[in-house]
Amino acid sequence: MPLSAARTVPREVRMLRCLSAGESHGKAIIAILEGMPAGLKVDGALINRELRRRQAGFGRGKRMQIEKDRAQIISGLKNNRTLGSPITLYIQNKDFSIEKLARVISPRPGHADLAGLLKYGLSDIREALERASARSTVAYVGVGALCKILLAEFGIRIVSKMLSVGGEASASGIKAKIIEAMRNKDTIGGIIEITASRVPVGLGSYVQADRRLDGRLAQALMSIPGIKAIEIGLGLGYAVSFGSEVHDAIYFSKSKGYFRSTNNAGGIEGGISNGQDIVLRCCMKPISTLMKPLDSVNILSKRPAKAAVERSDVCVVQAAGVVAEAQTAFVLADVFLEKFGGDSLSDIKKAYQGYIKRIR
Ligand code: EPS
Repeated sequence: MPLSAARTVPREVRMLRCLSAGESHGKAIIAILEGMPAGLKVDGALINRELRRRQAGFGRGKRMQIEKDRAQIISGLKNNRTLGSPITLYIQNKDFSIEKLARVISPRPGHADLAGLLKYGLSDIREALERASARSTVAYVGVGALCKILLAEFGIRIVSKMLSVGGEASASGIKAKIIEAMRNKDTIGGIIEITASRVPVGLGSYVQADRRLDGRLAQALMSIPGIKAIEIGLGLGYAVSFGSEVHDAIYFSKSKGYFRSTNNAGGIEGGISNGQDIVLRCCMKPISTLMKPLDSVNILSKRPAKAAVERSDVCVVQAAGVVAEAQTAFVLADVFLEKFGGDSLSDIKKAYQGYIKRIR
């Protein structure tokens, strides 16, 4: 039996597949999205607007003054409509300097530097950090924008907000915390909340672990660089509550159909969307490049050294919200296509309308 047939974990079959490529200071970041239906009108300005949102936020570093991220769509579209073929996004790096950058020899605690160096047998940490860099999230955001355009055809909207930075929740408190981090040559993380509204009941499934919507969202959000924890709905709050206090009671009225007056489940029960808003929270750690570096080791001499210092950001919590929206959009578009799938938007609309009529 060939090894591949002996896999115990099923090979994932998804409606949407995405690959990205590119180093932080290489020529460009590229994304290929396969599985989008034909017939979807794509406004390139919407993609670029999302890329711009990702670049914004108080606490971003000097790189964002160099880059003017814009996506060139180099396949999959004709006259601004999807063809059903793979869509390729090409986002040029203005700071294309990979060949000139100095070797890095003291790994930063918290970054992929040391683990990447050892795993790939490298002699220069730069060869690990270039791909580990959160610059790659520009690809997620471009792909997420395409997914948002598809979901918007069905009224689904995904937004995010910054709930706190360094434990501060007010706008002035957040700004003060970031200024404090800047002054101290430090960095700071925080919490973002993502809400997806008008998601129909029935996306994802309990029938197999890898079909559970909560599991799939958590995987996608956890894969954003710097994210260390995810909550769905009440999240950690469930651990300190009685069941009677937290489960969302069910009601029915002729005008509304089934409804709830609370949403502690965050829109997901049994791994399936339940028709309420999907509410997700992500905790982001402080950026690991510190201008006042932590203790590390010189990988050549193995002697104590301060960690490498590179141009970086002080706080990227707001940008992480945009990336998290994109990742949420990718997963929701994927499960949406699983439920209503079809090769063209008009087929999907028919399936969607038939389903909505049945469950009404
Ligand atoms: C990023 C670009 C990078 C970093 C950041 C994200 O630019 P540079 O390294 O050239 O300053 O600002 O990367 C990280 C936070 C990281 O940990 O690698 C971007 O485009 O978002």
